[in-house]
Amino acid sequence: MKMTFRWYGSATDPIPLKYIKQIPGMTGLMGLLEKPAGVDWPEDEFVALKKEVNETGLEIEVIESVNVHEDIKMGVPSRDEYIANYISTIRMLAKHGVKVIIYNFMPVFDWLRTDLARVIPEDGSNSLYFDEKDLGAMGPLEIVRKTSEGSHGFTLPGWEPERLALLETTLRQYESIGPDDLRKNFKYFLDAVIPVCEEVGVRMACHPDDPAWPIFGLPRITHSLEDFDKMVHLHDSPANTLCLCTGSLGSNPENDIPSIIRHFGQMDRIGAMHVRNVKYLGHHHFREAAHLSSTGDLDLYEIMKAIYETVPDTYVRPDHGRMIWDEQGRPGYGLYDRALGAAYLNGLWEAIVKENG
Ligand code: DNO
Repeated sequence: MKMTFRWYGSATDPIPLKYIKQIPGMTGLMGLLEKPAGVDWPEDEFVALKKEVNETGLEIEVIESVNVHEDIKMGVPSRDEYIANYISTIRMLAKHGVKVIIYNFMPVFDWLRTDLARVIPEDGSNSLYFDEKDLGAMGPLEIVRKTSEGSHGFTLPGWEPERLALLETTLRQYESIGPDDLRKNFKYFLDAVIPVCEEVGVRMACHPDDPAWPIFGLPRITHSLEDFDKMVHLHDSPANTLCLCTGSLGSNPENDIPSIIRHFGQMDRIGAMHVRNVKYLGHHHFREAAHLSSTGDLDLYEIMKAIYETVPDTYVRPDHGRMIWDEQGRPGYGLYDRALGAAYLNGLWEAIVKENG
């Protein structure tokens, strides 16, 4: 298991790289360049990022995310140009040692919450929160406004302004696209990129829908074991994998996370893991919890055991943390609670390794 940390680059991430390096057991980053979906990433910028990261003693073998342009998801003719850019980015990243590229195939929205800083009454910390009842009352444009207001001026992953500017038009275009059409477009994309990944030694890792059900009537095709079974067979290759996010899939209590990990782990189709906990508050209603099992509804010990048993060499990152100790930062991506999460997951891991040693 390689413990990693998501970092947004020194221009916009208030967390210094050396703080990340100081978290015990931290091996590297799930890093990114903040680029709009569809562009060919400039090599010099990635080389500079890699140099900075390596000089701190960290690796950058996982990139999150190279976002998929909406035209690819909608299957319109301009997709070929964006796919060509994607392929060129894959080749460039592989040349500089990247092994896994995380992405998602969610129409319009990446992850979605109705509150980015809901106070947790028990201890006064706050975390990301979702209640479908609030969503119904707000509608897509309102939720976008609220999310950008709550982001404290940080760009949020998947909520890039240029993408959101087109929101109304995009939502209308999706009215005629159903889940099977979206899956067909997904296959077209995978058929183009996966052979390149095989050639250059990179694995694509698809992040699940978050939350794990359809929203605003948009088609969503990656939120259950069955969905991902279809997805891995769209283009059958060891390079076509999942980024198995316990919190996203786990937002639906019907998803049994340890058995989903074992299922895809045994097939060698897990490229990376996001590990976090969720507290259920009702139907389609949850908040993000600390990583410790007893603070939420997922069993993190079972999750780490499933990883140990089936994909012991995978990349893991402590996913979203709460905001604690008055930290101000990008919602979900502060330093303190994610560092506590990494320490806890490392502790579970050490115990599992020794139990099985
Ligand atoms: C949210 C993240 C997602 C994820 C992307 C991958 O905080 O987990 O934004 O990185 O969906 O493309």
